[in-house]
Amino acid sequence: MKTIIEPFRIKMVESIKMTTAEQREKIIKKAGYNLFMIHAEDIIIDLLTDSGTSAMSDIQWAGMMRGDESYAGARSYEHFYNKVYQLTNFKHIIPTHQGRAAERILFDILAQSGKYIPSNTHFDTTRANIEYNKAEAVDLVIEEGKDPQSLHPFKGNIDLEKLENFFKEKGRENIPVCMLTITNNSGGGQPVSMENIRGAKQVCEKYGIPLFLDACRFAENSYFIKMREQGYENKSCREIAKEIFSYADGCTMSAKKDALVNIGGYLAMNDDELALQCRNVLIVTEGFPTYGGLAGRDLEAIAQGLDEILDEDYLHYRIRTVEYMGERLDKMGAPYLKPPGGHAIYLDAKAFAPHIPVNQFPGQAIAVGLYRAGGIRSCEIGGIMFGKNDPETGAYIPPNLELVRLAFPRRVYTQSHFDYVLEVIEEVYKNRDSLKGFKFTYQAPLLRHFTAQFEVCH
Ligand code: PM9
Repeated sequence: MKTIIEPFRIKMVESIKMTTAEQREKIIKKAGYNLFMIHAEDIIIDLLTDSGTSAMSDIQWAGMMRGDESYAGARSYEHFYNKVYQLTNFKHIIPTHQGRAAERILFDILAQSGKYIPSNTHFDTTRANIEYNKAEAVDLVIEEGKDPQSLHPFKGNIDLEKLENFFKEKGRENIPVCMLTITNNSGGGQPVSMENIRGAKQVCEKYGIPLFLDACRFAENSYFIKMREQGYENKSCREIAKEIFSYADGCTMSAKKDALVNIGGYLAMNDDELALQCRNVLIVTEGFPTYGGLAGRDLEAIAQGLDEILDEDYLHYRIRTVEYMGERLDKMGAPYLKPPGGHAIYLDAKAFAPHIPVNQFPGQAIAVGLYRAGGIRSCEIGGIMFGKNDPETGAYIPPNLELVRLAFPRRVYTQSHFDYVLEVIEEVYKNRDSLKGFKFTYQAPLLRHFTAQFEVCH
């Protein structure tokens, strides 16, 4: 088989500033050992996130020049609406400045104290928006989804039995919506099968509870269904995506992922009354319903991005890149969450650095190690992001998984960049015994990982 090449040519470049290990040592210390606090120009390979970091195409940039910036009824809104509608079939499509704005509007209306919102696994912004409104966010992913070594092909699936029991236990009147995150980012970018989405819809329908998708990686999820689920091998990813959306009553979308743009999102649904309420909140907090939190040019870029993301040569290269990283990690023996997901590799921090206790954040130790060794920015998805303290005893409650995510911006890095990343991981893995844990010197009450400050544990 021939090498699967990047299915694009590079028309414009952005320089990468090289740094030395000594320079990086000073930089990371000054940043309080928080990689979010480092200037981007001090990063060699930035794998902090795949969100808003895509390279846009020539056609997207051309579309931006055609943006209609009229306050109301802009042509760009029509274009955007039509593309989203053709894909999702949702009647009401409300543009927002990014995914969490869609979440905030939805949960401002649906989430209150005493309400419960289940999901396979809520992403951190989704959870935060639910908890901010005093409702409870509950994760019901299948057991295999919690085991970093399980090779289940759809580890993002929600446990349908647990979901039904949860509906019975809490009562339909206390569950305003059920969410499904495709792919399951916090669980390792793992896909959800069509069978599971269909099953979730059936359970929701039985109890009269609407099903909403957190759809920001819908195209990657569709590609996995095509590759792994019987009966879908001959369907196009567009057909698969349309079927996925057909089972949902609405979705939140961060267009910064699978719409290949640097900013944008939307909230979509079929319920007229809910849409009316959402639009009223939108007008107060984001903007007029035909632009939401976006410029007309952003709506054009999203419309085009939604077409490009379903190009199967692109999706093949995209998923193969992550798989390639997994194969090379297997060769060096470095532990990661298996099978490789759609947008990222997640190093398994507990297995990578077993000498660091979970309350000293082994994931952070590895993330800092990767920066020191090669200027790579990754993201801890473990105790810092999801750990909690028991409200009564104050005891630390760690999450199931301690991961370090290396998320791959779309169409940005080439194979030699990825080979460099592998070399750096190998170096850190060989020297893993020298990694040290961290403790907080500052933490914010919500989403603490963004602004936390740390010191090294000795
Ligand atoms: N995800 C990510 O890096 C960006 C923010 S956290 C560093 O993975 C899901 C599944 C996401 C997500 C963002 C959002 C929020 C919702 N759901 O960032 O507000 O992965 O556009 O989207 C990030 P926005």
